[in-house]
Amino acid sequence: SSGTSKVTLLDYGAGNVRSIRNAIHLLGFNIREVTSPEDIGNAKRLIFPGVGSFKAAMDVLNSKGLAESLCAYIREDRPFLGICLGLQLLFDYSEEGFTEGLGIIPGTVARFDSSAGLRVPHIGWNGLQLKQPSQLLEGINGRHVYFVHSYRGVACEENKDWILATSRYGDDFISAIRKGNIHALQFHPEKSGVIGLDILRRFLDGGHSEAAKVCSTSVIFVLKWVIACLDVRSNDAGDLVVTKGDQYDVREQTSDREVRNLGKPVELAGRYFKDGADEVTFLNITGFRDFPLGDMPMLEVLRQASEHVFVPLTVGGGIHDFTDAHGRFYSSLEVAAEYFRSGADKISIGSDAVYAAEEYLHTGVKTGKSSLEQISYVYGNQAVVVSIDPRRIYVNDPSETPFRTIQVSKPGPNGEKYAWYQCTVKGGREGRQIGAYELSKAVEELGAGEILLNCIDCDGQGQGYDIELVQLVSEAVTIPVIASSGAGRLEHFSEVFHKTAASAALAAGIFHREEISITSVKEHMVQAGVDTRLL
Ligand code: 1PR
Repeated sequence: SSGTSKVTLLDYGAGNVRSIRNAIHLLGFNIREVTSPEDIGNAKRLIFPGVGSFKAAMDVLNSKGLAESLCAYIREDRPFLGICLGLQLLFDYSEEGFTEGLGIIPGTVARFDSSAGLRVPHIGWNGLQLKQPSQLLEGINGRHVYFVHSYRGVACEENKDWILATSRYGDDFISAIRKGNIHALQFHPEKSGVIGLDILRRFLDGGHSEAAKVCSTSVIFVLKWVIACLDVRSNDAGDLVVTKGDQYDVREQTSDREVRNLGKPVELAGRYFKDGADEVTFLNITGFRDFPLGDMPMLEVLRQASEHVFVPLTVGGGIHDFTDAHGRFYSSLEVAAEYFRSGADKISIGSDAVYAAEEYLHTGVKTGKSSLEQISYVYGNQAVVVSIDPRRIYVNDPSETPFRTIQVSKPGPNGEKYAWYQCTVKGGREGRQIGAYELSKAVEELGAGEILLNCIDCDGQGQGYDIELVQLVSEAVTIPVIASSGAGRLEHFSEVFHKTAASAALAAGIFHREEISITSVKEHMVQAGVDTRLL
């Protein structure tokens, strides 16, 4: 409608910008799409979200003739907000794809150095150090915003007057830039909860709030984050419900053995967002048998959830190549693309990643054909989570198995002193000849950006995470590892962060049964000296 203000959105179609659209609508603005270079020239206020790879983005901008009009718009100092890759593309050059950028900001974009022990991608919540007063970032001091990137703008003498804020991850990197009306943010305001929505609001209404003071005491952390997980499946009546396994058995112990029903997916997701979840994960746990695109409700759940959940949404279950009853082939890339278009920021692959890792370990060759490789190539590895469903297999001696074992703190049922973790597929129904340690290393090489580490033995027991499993896997890879399965008490959250290098802790049952709130988990973590985001 003419009354509502408009903002122009440059969406070059590489990834999930649905959340930015939802945030702009929530803030009361309408969107004018960029379909031609003229649309940029006519824009009053332009938002440029960048998702995916640097090279792919530059190829699209150049092939559509948008790069030139975008540079002209920026050089005329007109209101501009770049997001994530939308900041990096302003630089002269990026090491990602060894590609020239738009050449607005002097200097280069380089990858984080994982050899220094950093988990790359930099995924999660971090603070900002303001380098100049800023209306746009008013109120940001001491607060945390959401990052998901493997590359970052490198500060140098020629670009220091562009730097609005830096963040610490290994060294200090550029997390926001500003010159006149030109702003860009490395983090995702549309995924940074209320503080992020406020930043977007200020850009949209022209930033009429007072400037934030530069404040040197603002704390900078790479935080540990807490994920609320919703296992979703259709119940016998065909409704999509949030359920929860007890060692992966989701049916009640009552006579009718009906599927445990803990609530409605969209409603619970909204409740967890308000309660401070740093991320919400939906797992379509029967995805391995019914095809997600056929199973439209899961996509609808995502569309609705992304309208009022402004932290990262991950969705898993059923992401693999598929041929339907009529012989129509759907590649896993198509399935993932549908999930991204419906509002997912990350997709999670379970069974298919086991098959891909088995083949890779067997042949030593990266075919590029696995869903894991295809999806991470197009969308970046930060968009791909591998979910592992391991179960403990006790052995008397490591020589009894070819897979990496741990020395158990509690002996097995027959006094065994060692164990390995057998990976399973089909929701724990089928054991495979590959260990969690070997799988994690293989999928990291195939392009996984995160490991969601479940544990069948601990699932739903409320006795705490399998600390030995989390230690084993988080030492095997340099990508973030999410501890999952078994949370039952507040102490389980501080324990897993004190004893392992997990980047995040995931829980399901205790949240669905309202035994523990996410807020109380985070307050406990802060009291226990574990840095996390507080609302
Ligand atoms: O194999 O790519 O179709 O993916 C299937 C996905 O669904 C995988 O992520 C797999 O972990 C999950 N899944 C399959 N079957 C089940 C089941 O429970 N029957 N969920 C299942 C496994 C996931 C979470 C979490 C913790 C939290 N559980 O619930 O792992 O167990 O539980 P808690 O805090 O209550 O202990 P594909």
